[in-house]
Amino acid sequence: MTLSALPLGLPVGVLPGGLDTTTRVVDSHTGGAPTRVVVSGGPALYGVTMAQRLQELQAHHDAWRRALVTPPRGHDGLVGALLTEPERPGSQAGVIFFDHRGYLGMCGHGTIGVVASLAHLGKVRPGPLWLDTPVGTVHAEFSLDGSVSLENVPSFRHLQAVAVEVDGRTVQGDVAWGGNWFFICGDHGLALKEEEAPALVAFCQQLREALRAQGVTGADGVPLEQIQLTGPALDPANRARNFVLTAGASWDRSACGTGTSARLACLAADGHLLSGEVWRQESITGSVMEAHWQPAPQAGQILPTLVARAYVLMEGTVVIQQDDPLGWGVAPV
Ligand code: PYC
Repeated sequence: MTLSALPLGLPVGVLPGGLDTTTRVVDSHTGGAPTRVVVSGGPALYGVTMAQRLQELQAHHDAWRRALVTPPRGHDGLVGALLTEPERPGSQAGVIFFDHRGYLGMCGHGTIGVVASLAHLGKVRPGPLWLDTPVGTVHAEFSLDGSVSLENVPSFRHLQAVAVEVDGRTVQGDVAWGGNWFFICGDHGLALKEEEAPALVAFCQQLREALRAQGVTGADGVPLEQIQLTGPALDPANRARNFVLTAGASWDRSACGTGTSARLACLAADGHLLSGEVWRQESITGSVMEAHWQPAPQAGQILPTLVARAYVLMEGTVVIQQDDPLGWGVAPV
């Protein structure tokens, strides 16, 4: 796969004729989880590393993020993706993910959406592609059947069997990294069914608060925003089902690429999933991500691979009318 047709030799937003303020997007969904990829326009970012560019976007262009993904143009389940120059010489592009509340280090369903959207535009062909993110470089492969295989960043379990008091009882879970930090809990006692989503959101929010109150965090004290509840699959073809609370009160319609990576790291650490063994992760909506892992160069870490398909939904041009009081979106609730 090549990105030769992408204007990646120029800062995003600047075209030969001058500043292009027109933001064009392609919307897709991966197992029900939506991604909005900015394929032209958007803020020019001059930081050298992806982490610096993320800080720049956050510090100087947060209004642009809000305009793109918060209501009324967006909604709380939507993940936006801004393409940048690559950071590393061997990569084809950089990508920064964001949502209605802020920014993500990495997004599995979003990366699959980015690759499928670029393929839809004829900017990638079947073959390998390296994308730099603020938390590391990922390797994607677009296949002729439309599926995308994504080798995610090294993933690992940070804390095991942490006991948390929530809703008058004690539950246990692991803290793991898969490109974002997750608290992964299996003994929640709740039914992982889509119609139970309001109860699942409420429980996960309580759990998130309890983790905060008890000082349970990711490495370096990073607060745990993402909560993953696990349970048995409903479809016998799959290995497990999950419900993933992401930013605020929003939840992932897909099996969550970074969440599945974090889960694989725990399964591998417990000896419950061997290297190369296929894990079919069912989401709360029944959509599936297939996954497997191989050992990472660093001891105790794995390299997860996720395979799924994203479908393009629409292409559009962002319009912000000067007299629209909500043209720049709304502040997060
Ligand atoms: O697929 O990694 C993912 C993801 C993160 C937040 C929403 N989806």
